Amino acid sequence: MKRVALLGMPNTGKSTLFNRLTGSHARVGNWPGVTVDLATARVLVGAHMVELVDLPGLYDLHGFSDDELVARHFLEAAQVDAVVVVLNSSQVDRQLALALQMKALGLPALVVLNMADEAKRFGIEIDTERLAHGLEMPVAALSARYGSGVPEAMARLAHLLDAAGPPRDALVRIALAEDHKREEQIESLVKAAVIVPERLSEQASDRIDRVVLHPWLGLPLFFLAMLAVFQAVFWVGSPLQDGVEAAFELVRRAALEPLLAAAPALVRGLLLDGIWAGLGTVAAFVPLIVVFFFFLAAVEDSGYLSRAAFLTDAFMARLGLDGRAFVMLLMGFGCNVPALMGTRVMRDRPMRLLSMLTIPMSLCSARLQVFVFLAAAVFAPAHAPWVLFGLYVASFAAVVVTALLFRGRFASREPFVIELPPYRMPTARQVWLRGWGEVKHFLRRATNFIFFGVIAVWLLTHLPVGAAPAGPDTIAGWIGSAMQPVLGPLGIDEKLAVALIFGFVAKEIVIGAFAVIYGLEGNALAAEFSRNMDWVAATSFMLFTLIYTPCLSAVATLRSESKSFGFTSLAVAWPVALAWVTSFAFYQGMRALGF
Ligand SMILES: Nc1nc2c(ncn2[C@@H]2O[C@H](COP(=O)(O)OP(=O)(O)OP(=O)(O)O)[C@@H](O)[C@H]2O)c(=O)[nH]1
Ligand SMILES: [Mg+2]
Repeated sequence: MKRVALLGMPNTGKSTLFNRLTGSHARVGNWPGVTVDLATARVLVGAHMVELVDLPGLYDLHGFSDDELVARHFLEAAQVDAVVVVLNSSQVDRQLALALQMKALGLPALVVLNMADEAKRFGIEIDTERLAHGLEMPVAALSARYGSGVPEAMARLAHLLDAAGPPRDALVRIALAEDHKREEQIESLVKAAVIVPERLSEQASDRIDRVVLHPWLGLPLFFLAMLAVFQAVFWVGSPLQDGVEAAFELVRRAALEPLLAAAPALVRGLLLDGIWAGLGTVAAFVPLIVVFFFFLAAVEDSGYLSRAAFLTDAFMARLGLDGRAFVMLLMGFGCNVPALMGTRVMRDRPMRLLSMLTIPMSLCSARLQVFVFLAAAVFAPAHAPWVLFGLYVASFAAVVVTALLFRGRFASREPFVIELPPYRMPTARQVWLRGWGEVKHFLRRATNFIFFGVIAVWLLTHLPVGAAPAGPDTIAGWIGSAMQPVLGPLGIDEKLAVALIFGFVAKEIVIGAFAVIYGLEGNALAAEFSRNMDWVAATSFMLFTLIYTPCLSAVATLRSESKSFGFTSLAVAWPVALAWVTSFAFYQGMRALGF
């Protein structure tokens, strides 16, 4: 088997091409630094079975951010038969250096001029024959996104592989490959083969940016856009949510209850009130999360995230962070884990750590479920959306407080230049691939954690045998009372305390645990909450859930990304402390005010 690596600057469409060729679901997004890890897949190129490797983008071969190092270490350690250098056709002048470096290393390389569709729209013409001749390397123009030119490029790659010798260590001699005359060489190549229109006509992107990046309008517009996205998520997701709830109820009534009528009470309890009620309560939120990820995918593919980084850069700099950290916080709204990994694009370790300390505060989709449930149960329908909005604000406030407190310890000042890619209309295919990938991931996590979590909660709330379910004599009851000195002052009672403990493993378990602990599901569970919990206690519980320790996967990611036990401990202990203080201040303050 041959091995071929996809190499190029960030945001040139390597992962898009990788997906197109291999049918994979690698993550694609319209901002630099989407891929931060290796992805591999097999594909037949001509007569060769090829292992294709998608690398993180590199600005050049001497880059030293953690994602660039991933690419470089791969090239240093692995043997490759050929590389495909992916360039953005609209920026050939800036990107040819990488191709020339490959050539200097003597590696068989195919130069791919991607985004041919965009270049054409901009009026840029490239004579690929002439460029190939000048470079003495095969060149193919294509559009990874729409597929044109891909078969021809593959034919060229097959040809290259036919002629290639044995695989080689790619970059052993990387330091020797510097060439001072490269700039001149690029200039003459571009002059000979690329025709750029005298003045690039003003593109739609520029027109949009004049409004979107407006000094005063930019930020308010951004917040409006975010608000609109969240409104839309609920507008589309809520009816679906009711549908799933009804379906679970129907199956229970029509099939499971009659089927289990003869089973022993304990078994029936575990299956119906434990597993089925737990899974059903969580499943009701799946449509919401699905819609959420589809919207997130569309926003990510449009290029607006880079604008968000640009708009917030000045503000984030005051926190000791930069615009990229803001984008990661937004990504954290989906799931904290990829957002934590995404910080690899930061070269500066202190800033990267500070950013990783703040990301777990961003309100991820798993926590969103808990809040949607509680807000709907305890607050009036008209108020619930504002409660959710308030929690997003609280999430951001926790980020700000954390950054301000720790920026001295993780001080850095790395100059940051954000590149603004053109806006791209999200394609259905892309949004589907990305959205579906996220949804699958979410479901896998949810079902694993929830299935076992729900069983564990059921056992804790029903053992020892003979104790009243979820009563003070069960194991859960003991744990709950043991926690009371700490959680009582926050208005969190014994039962809620048990749910919080499971929330440490994964926030998805929390509402499944509610269902099991109270022995109720759906509307009945919500009604129970609205009877037993006032808005102050509910808000205190939500604030605690929002801020306290991220889930186990996030902790594992913090550990593996920081490679520091001390930092991981800080990243676990600090949020717990902040959560306690916040909830305590809120709960006691409100009670003191007479609420
Ligand atoms: N118009 C157009 N857009 C493309 C094409 N190929 C990729 N894109 C878009 O370019 C953006 C970047 O694509 P990715 O595949 O994530 O780029 P990448 O090179 O893997 O980026 P990093 O992982 O950050 O290095 C996405 O918005 C794609 O939809 C193309 O042929 N034409
Ligand atoms: Mg990529």
